[in-house]
Amino acid sequence: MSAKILPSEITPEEVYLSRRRFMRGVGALVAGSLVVAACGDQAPTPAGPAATMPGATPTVAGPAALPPTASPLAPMADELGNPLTTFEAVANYNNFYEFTTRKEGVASLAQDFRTSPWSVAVGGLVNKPRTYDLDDLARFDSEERIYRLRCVEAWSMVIPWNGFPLAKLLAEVEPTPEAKYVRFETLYDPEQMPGLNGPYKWPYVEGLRLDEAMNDLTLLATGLYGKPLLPQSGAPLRLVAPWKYGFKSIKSIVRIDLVEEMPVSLWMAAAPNEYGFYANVNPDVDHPRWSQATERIGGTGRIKTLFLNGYEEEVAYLYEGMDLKKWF
Ligand SMILES: Nc1nc2c(c(=O)[nH]1)N[C@H]1C(S)=C(S)[C@@H](COP(=O)(O)O)O[C@H]1N2
Ligand SMILES: [Mo]
Repeated sequence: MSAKILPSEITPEEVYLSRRRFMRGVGALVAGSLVVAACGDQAPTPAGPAATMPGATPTVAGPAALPPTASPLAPMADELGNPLTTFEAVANYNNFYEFTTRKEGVASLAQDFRTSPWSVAVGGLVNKPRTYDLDDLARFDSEERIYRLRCVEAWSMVIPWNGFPLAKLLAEVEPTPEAKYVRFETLYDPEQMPGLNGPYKWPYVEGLRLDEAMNDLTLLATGLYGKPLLPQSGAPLRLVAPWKYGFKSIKSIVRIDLVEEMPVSLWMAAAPNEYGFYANVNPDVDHPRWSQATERIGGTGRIKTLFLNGYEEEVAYLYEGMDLKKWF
């Protein structure tokens, strides 16, 4: 009989289970090693106080607060060693302008948002247009992906998403040869969304080039931290394109169209001198009103921003020959 203490005996069950789940996503790189911040001036965080965004409720026993001696399991971090941002912070510090421009106010204003029934119409330049309901979406095998989410406002989070590659959905509808871009649209419902006013041209629209959309990193997320998405995170279905500024990751999608012309996003229409179509994370291209060289991560430390948000290996081929200083 082994005298060893099982991790499950000293770790709250829920935390333990989620550690097991996300290890698969973290991969061998950090397995068994301490989390050490990979870049910038962020202090090494072997045990790390729970990362908490400003205004979010601090957690008592968030996963990131586990001592390194708790188990031989991998620390909960991305592949660069940045600790996961706590669920509480992810759920209480949001950008979702359809509800409010106050990041700490989205969660409560969106709490009764109806995310079921829901349908997503996929059409445009495709051979097999189709409307997906929630059961249809649930047929796609769910994967776990730990991604950095880098807002153009220079804050970021590390989020364990659940979802499936957009490429799998696109393969089902069969884009025609004329299709060059994918256009996404968020629900527009003034009865449920108190923020639908201001200088913006609703609904929220975003777009990707078709080859960007087909890249394996591009996720349609249905959950995070192993739970279904909450309304404030873009339930029931949101895009995640982690090498681009966060505003590209459109929430609560109701339409996906394959189109020939580059879509005009809400942000391009609102401030064309500040927001472009590509919006690739680039520390060398400052926002007209602030630097993009660094970012505040998880509400704690400040780190250097990485070109293509650290996903250069996966996506740099998409931009060969393009002037990325121009295509902010
Ligand atoms: N429909 C819609 N999608 C949206 C936004 C929004 O206001 N409306 N905000 C974007 C911005 S600016 C960011 S940084 C991310 C924030 O995602 P999070 O709240 O899940 O962190 O959502 C993006 N998706
Ligand atoms: Mo953002």
